[in-house]
Amino acid sequence: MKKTLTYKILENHLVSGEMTPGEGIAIKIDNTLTQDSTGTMAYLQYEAISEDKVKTKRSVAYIDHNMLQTGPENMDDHIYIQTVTDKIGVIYSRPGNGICHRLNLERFSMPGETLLGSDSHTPTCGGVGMIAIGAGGLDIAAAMAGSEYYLTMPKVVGVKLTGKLGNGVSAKDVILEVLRRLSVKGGVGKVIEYYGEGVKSLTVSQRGSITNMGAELGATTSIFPSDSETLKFFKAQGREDDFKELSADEGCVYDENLEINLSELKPLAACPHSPDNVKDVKELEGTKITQVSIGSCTNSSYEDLMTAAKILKGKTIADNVSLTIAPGSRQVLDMLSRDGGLSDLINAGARILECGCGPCIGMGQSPNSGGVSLRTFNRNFKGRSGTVDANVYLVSPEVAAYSAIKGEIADPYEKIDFVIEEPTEYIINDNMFIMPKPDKNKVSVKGPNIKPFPKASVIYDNFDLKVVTKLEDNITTDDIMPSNAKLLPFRSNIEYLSEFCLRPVDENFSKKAKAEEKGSIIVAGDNYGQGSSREHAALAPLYLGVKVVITKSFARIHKNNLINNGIVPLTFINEDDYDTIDIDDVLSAKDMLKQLDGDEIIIKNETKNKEYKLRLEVSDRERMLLKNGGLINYLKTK
Ligand code: MIC
Ligand code: SF4
Repeated sequence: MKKTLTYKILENHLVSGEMTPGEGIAIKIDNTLTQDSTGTMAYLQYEAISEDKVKTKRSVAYIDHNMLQTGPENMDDHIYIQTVTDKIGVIYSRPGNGICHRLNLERFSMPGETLLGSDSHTPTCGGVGMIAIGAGGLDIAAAMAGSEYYLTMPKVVGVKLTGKLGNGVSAKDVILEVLRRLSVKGGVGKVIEYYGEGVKSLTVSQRGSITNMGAELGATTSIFPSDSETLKFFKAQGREDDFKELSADEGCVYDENLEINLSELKPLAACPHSPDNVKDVKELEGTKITQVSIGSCTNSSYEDLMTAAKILKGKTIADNVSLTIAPGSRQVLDMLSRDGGLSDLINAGARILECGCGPCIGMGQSPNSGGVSLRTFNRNFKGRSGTVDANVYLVSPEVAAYSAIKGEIADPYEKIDFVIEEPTEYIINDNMFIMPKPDKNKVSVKGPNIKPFPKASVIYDNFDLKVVTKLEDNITTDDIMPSNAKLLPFRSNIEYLSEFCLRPVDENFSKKAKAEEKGSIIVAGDNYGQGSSREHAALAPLYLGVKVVITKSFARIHKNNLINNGIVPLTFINEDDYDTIDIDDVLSAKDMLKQLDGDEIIIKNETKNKEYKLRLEVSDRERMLLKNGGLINYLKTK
């Protein structure tokens, strides 16, 4: 049988299950990564399930999200993560070293291996031929403790690339084109695998930008082959020995197919407020802007920032624009400085931020009220920038830099007459990675802000619970558990965070849910929980007593997070039933523990005197987690 690259790597790591799309499989995890906004919780969970050293080949803890220190909370979390990782044998990447995905690609990516990360953009490392998957912190904790990772065997979408990117067109435009065609839920249950002649013309950094933003498709992951370009990258990173050539078998059959001719692409932009609301930049030309932000795990490589620097060289940004630059890693910043790019940026009027997520996660640099911000990031959900009525457009560094000079959205197509080559030698300095020096007696220091996480939910056998909120399609984890400079420092304090749960879409949700002492139910439309991997979007509802979530469909990571915490995720078999439920309706169920063994659950709407057949689409193991009150309880009894 001729195999896809995805199939080969999954097969090499298969622990159990049948490799047919839609079936549950378990795979061995070689590497993990955490970042600080999900990491504090993940290590608290690790400590709840294991006292031993991690069992993975390589695990790294990055500090890149919560770096504004306007109170003690963030640094408390950093110190806790530093001490606990030292104890359990995890590499610690200090604040300022850079964004987890860019750094992991540069220093720790391994072709052919698996990576599980507590961040939805973990697929960035798919750029070198890894199976790199984003998951909730608890899944990462379990993987570090030696558990296999359970997932649904994905379909593999083959994206054939032909041609070569034109002048002013970038890797960002490739993934925006895929998003335009497939939408934010088009990748659910799928791996996006790139192949074809066009692949050769893309550098590893560009490939990383494409696999990174595959997260916005809802895909399990995205992957590129590991070829001569990959070898070049590994050599330049001083890691030639880590290189391994990998590709799909010639003539293998993909479950679905897509073809993109790179030569035909034009600069694109994702318009407010969704990454799949994609239009040609040409159509948007002339739109006045107030802010341009370059950086994030999608577009902060050496090539990205040098391209912006070269466009801005000798120019001054428009009077009406504030331009910020956040390099992806210290390595990139150092090289930008060596090669003169930093000076070009500073002289053009750019504000240089530290190497980290920064404005991408709302940690500063919120646009003005009603402002128009052009960002090279990957998400533009309403309010994510920290300004509720701002309009955020997602674009390439080329469009961003070119527009910063003009003061309005401007199309760089065929106006840029240079290409920044990938460096043949990166500046390598790993002194901001602290290698673990395990000392058995070392106690982890926990800051006063760190509160115990809530106990998982155990479903009642018989219940009658109120529907406390009814939501639309495409509710994001940013809606469920908002993240901004004020809330991020409390990622280890669910009690406090829960007050803000669902506030952007239902102001009083928290109060209403708390008032229901027995627990409550959330009803929502399609693609509920899209966006990030943050399990806080499950932990906050859990804390508020939510027992069941009924939707038209779920985003993958969020559904797993609900199950890990014992909240039952159900979908409508007849979608019209959604219209018959109202807020405050009482839904009841009998013999739930028995019902959890089947694929169909009967729930009655007592208020409307109507019966619903709902689907429980989970694996046998997940049924067990739901019956036993979540993953931590299950691992403890194992
Ligand atoms: C994000 O981009 O939303 C984040 C912050 O990186 C999240 C993780 C988190 O919420 O901490 C992600 O994408 O998983
Ligand atoms: Fe950080 Fe933004 Fe990337 Fe999330 S999407 S990891 S916040 S840079």
